[in-house]
This record gives sequence, C-alpha cells and structure tokens, in this order.
Amino acid sequence: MLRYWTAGESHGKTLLAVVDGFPAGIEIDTDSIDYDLRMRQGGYGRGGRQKIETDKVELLTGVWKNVSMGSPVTLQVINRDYKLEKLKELERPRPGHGDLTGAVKFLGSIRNVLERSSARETAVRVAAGALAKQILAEFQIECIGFVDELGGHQIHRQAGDIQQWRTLREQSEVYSLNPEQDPEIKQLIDQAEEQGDTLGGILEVHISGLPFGLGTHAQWDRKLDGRIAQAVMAVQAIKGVEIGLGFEAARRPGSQVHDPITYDADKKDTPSLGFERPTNNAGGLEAGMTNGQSLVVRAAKKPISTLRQPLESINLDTKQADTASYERSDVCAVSAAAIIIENVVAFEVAVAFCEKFGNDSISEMKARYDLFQQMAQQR
Ligand code: EPS
Repeated sequence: MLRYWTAGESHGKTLLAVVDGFPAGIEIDTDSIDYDLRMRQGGYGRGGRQKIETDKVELLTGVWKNVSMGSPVTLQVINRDYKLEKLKELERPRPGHGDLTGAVKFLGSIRNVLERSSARETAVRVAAGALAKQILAEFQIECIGFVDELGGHQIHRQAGDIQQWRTLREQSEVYSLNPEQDPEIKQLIDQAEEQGDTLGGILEVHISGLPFGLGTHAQWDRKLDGRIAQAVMAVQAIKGVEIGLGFEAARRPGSQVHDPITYDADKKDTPSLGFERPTNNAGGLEAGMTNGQSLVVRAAKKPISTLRQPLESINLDTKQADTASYERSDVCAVSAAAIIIENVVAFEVAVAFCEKFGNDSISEMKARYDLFQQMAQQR
C-alpha cells in the first residue's frame, strides 16, 4: 500500500516525510517537487517566515541513481528558521489554534502542541504529494489546485484545460484562474493586514485523465470520496470539503444533479472509454469509484487563527482574562492551501491507483493498466 507519515516541528531542525510503497523504476524529478514547494511558500499575504525559508527537497532514502528502488522514500525539507531550543513557552492560547486543547490534552506545554500543529508541516505533505504525482504523470494524469474564492469574494475563472489553467495560476499572485481580478483580491488582503486580521477562502482541485474504477463501492473505508475527504479535512485550517456539486446537489432536484450517460466510439481509447457525460456534477466519482471524468474537489479554509489584533483569551497559568498571544504569522495563506490541497488529493488518488494496478514496479503497473483498458473497452 502507498502511504506516508510526516515528522518535524515548525521551528525544529527539519521536516521529514516517509513515503512507503512507492513503486520501483520511476525516474524522480526533484525540480517538480521543488516547484510545488516554492509555490506553497508563495501567494499574496504570506508572512515573514517565507522570506527566511527556501524550501527544497532532499531525497534521503529509496532512490538509486535518481530512480526509485521500491523501498521507502524519505523526503527532507530543512528548516532554516531552526530556533526551537531558544523559543519560550506561551501562556495565552490563541482561539482557533490547537493551543488550549493540546495543552489540556497533554497536560503540558502550548509550545509542544503549536510546533507540530503549525501549517509549516504541510511543506513535507506537499513534497509527498508531488512525489506521488510522478506516478500519475506516467499515465498522463494531470492535477491542478487553485483559489476559487477569497475572503468571501468569488473569482470568475477563465475557461481552459489544466495546462492553460496552470499558466493562469502562474500569472495570478493569489493563484486564481483570473489574474485580472488580482488587484481587488490583493486589496482585500491589504485591508485585513491593516486591521490586524486574517482571511480564508475556497480552493478547488481538478485531476484529469483518471481511468475508471479507482476506489471501490464495496467497503466504507475504501471508497475514494471518503478517503479524499479525510485527507483534505486533515489539512490545517480546513473546515469543509465538497466533491463535484457538493452541498449544491442537496438544493437541486435529481434531474439537475445526475450526469446523463452517452457513448462515443471515437473516444473509446481515452480514459472515459467513450462513456461521455455532458455534465460532471458528480466530480468524477460515483459510488466511491472514479467514473472516467475529471475529479473535482473543493475545500474551505478558515482564516489563520494567529491575529495581530488578538481575540479575548486567558492566561493559562493564572486563569486571568487576557488577550491571545501573537507570534509572527501570515495574513492569508489561502494560495498556499491551493497547492497543499492539490497535493494531498493527488496522493490519495495515487494510493487508489496503486491498489488497482499494483505498486511493485512502474513497468508492471503500465502493463496492468493497458490490460485493464483493453478489457474495459469490451464491457
Ligand atoms: C508556515 C510557517 C509558519 C507560519 C504558518 C505557516 O511560520 P512561523 O510560525 O515561523 O511564522 O507562517 O503557520 C501557521 C499558519 C500556523 O497556524 O501555525 C508555513 O511554512 O506554511
């Protein structure tokens, strides 16, 4: 099974991800991992930390002569801002962060909890996802995450395919698909900064080129929609997830929700096998399985809980009323979240892909993929 864990603290020596079950025989492209790491650091509204860090991946294990060996791959991103030993304890928990809950649960330090609950950890989740995308790339599966809404303002995306959307995202300082709307969105972020406040937003991920049948209907914990929801909800500050129409599906009659099925023999060699759907309200998943259409996942990110104009809190030692602690932070990390969500979703898709086609070696996976496509065309 393809899986990963991470380790490391926000201001500790390093961050690590161990990716287990990565197939042998894939030539690793570290530049594309570094690209995603750089993107995660960017976006308008980021704080001082990103001026200190230049996140780059180092592959510590599992790779020989730049090719995966089939053994666990350890990815490292070193923290330049390593200062944990010098940092002080916090006494005034920040509402919305893990400070109060963690200090009570572990009967101890707020610092212990915040160092691990910080979204800094997402650097190595992005690295793990970017590695997993290299499996998907072998099968022409493409992924993009972008900002669809920020601080309550809808961004009107420009039409295009994933390649064109990548170019638009590159041009947008907020990682949206409409760079022309950047000035108004940047102004919102500037206003929040002036007021000592923070902003959240909505991210959307599209993955194209997926074959039929990733995931399964047969058991609750193996349904791909459920797994994706878990991975997305487990990203710091994410409060909601939707697949396809999501919550909007609950407001419409069935005739305006479900995607009609047509057949086009000219497209039988494509991932859709010729089964065309004029709409994709299901977001590429039916009964927990991919249906040959693009996967569409949306996530809601709350505003960062570290506020320069702090909310009411208490001093945990004295229990006296006070304001929450403030540590250097970001005004808006919604753009970074677009990259993070893209990568955590891509990882789950790669897990399901490895379940269907095996994960010993890329050559066996390709043979099994081709065989399945041939057999499925006969169905
Ligand atoms: C982050 C690094 C952190 C924060 C942010 C994300 O750096 P520092 O705490 O040293 O300023 O900027 O962390 C949080 C949003 C959080 O809630 O802890 C990063 O690299 O993404």
